[in-house]
Amino acid sequence: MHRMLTAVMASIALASASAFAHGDKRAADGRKDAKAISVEEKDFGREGDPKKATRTVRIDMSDKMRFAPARLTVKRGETVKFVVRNSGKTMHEMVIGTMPELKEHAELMKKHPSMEHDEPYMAHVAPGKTETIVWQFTNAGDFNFGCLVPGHFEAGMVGKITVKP
Ligand SMILES: [Cu+2]
Repeated sequence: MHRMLTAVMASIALASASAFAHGDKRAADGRKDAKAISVEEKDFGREGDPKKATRTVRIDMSDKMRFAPARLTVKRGETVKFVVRNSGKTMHEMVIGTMPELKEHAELMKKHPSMEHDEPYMAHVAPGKTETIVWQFTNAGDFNFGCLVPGHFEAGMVGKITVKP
C-alpha cells in the first residue's frame, strides 16, 4: 500500500512505535475528504460513507476532561456522523476503539506527545473548533472512545459506545 510508505519512513524514527504506524490519509493539498473511504475493518467497525449516515451525534469536549455525552447506544450496521466540538481552551481529541487499544495508545502518546496520526476513527480538535467522524459500527459489543492527549484519558476523558445486535 503506497500510502503506508510515509508512515513506514516516519516509524524508522519512532522504531518503538512501529506497531502504531499511522498512515497519513490526507491528500497533498491537506484535504482529508480527497481520499476514498477506507475499507480497513476494525473490531469496532469501519469508516462510514457520509451519504449513508443515518444519525448525527454531537459530542462536546471540555477542559473538565469529559465528553458530553459520554455514553451512547447504536445499532449494529448503523453509520453515525459524529460532530465533535472542543469547547475548551486546550487541544482535545476523540478516538474510537476498544479499551485495550485506547489504553495502549494513550501510553504511546505519553512517550511521543508530538506523534502525528490521523485515522478515520479519530478527530483532533483545536479549541473552539469542530471536526467530524463518520463511522459504521459493523460489530455488536461494547466499545469506547477517549481523548489521548497526554494525561486526559487518565483524567477520565473516556466514553462508552454500546453496539446492539
Ligand atoms: Cu482531551
